[in-house]
Amino acid sequence: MKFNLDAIDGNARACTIQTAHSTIQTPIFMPVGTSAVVKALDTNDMREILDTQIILANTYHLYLRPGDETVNKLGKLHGFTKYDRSFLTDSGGFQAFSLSDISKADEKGIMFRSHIDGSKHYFTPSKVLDIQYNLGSDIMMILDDLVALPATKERLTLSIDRTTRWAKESITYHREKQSDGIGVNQNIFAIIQGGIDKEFRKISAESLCAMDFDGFAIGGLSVGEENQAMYDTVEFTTPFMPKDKPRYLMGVGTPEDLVENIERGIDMFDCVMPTRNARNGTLFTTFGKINIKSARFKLDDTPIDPACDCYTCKRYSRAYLNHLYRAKELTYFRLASLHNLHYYLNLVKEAREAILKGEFQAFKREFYNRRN
Ligand code: PRF
Ligand code: ZN
Repeated sequence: MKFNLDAIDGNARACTIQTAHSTIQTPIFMPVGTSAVVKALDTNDMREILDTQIILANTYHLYLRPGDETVNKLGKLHGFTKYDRSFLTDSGGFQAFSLSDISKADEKGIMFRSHIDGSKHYFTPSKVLDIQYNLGSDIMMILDDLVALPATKERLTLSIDRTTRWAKESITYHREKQSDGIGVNQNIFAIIQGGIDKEFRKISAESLCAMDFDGFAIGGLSVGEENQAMYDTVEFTTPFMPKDKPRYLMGVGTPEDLVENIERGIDMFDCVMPTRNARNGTLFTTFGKINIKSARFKLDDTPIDPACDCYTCKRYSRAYLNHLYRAKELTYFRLASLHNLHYYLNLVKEAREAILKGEFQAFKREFYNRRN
């Protein structure tokens, strides 16, 4: 993958990442397409309506269903979904940790039970890469060891040691595979852990960033800690990350979280928030969130956000969406998801334009001023 640092404004960065399938301009938000689909939308919506350059999918889900061998036979993720731009796949560690009733990490990997049929499976660093070779994602995440916060110092030490050991195993395995012609166009990112402890974050960042990964993620945040603790941890961690490689904050966050963490030097984000909130009636606007099911929208003939030029806002009213939501019409999910994703994608696009002009602080002030 080719990486270019286009501009820096304070610690905020605008970069260009070129994968085998698309050109990604950062800061970027990656819509979550867990099972190789962004819920309620299709590939044409993503490509032609939202113009997304990269989607996130999950190793855990695709391995369990329909199976990575099946996806491989059908032309890997790009052939199977007909989305011809980039995919990033998470490694499965986090999903095994958060979705499975039982998951247990040991020195070699993670044992878990499928949330679909209760069957038992074991993920190791090389196993999750093999799955991701079958999926053909442009960016593969390595297996990491997660801990629920708050955690003891002993558990955090074990987590970062294990994550570092698994990272060594992963990068060695991947470079070997590449020399055999497997995963040649696939990039590999490591994941920094360490909770909200500065000493642990430093150790984890320094040991991982010394290895030859294509990019680095900050994991283990947005798992119940205070917002400010997340911001402080990111601010403390980014100086240990290389300037000439992408930085990805996993599973974050609200619009405010994006703005705050872009300011602290993050390039890439993913989160279920825009799509999940859309489905339960919470819509994002430049002046804050609204709940479309509210009775006050019943006769409101204006769009969700008059400042929005998304597919939905250009055509339909709050009253119509309020009706579709209450009638449980399936079209509601698509129209609401298109709007919320457009809001997120537009937010990071405006942040990028501000960084390129050296006006990020003014952008941030304006972002907060418009909300009340
Ligand atoms: N590790 C992995 N995936 C993740 C996370 C992590 O720490 C998070 C944490 N917010 C979201 N997704 N592998
Ligand atoms: Zn809109």
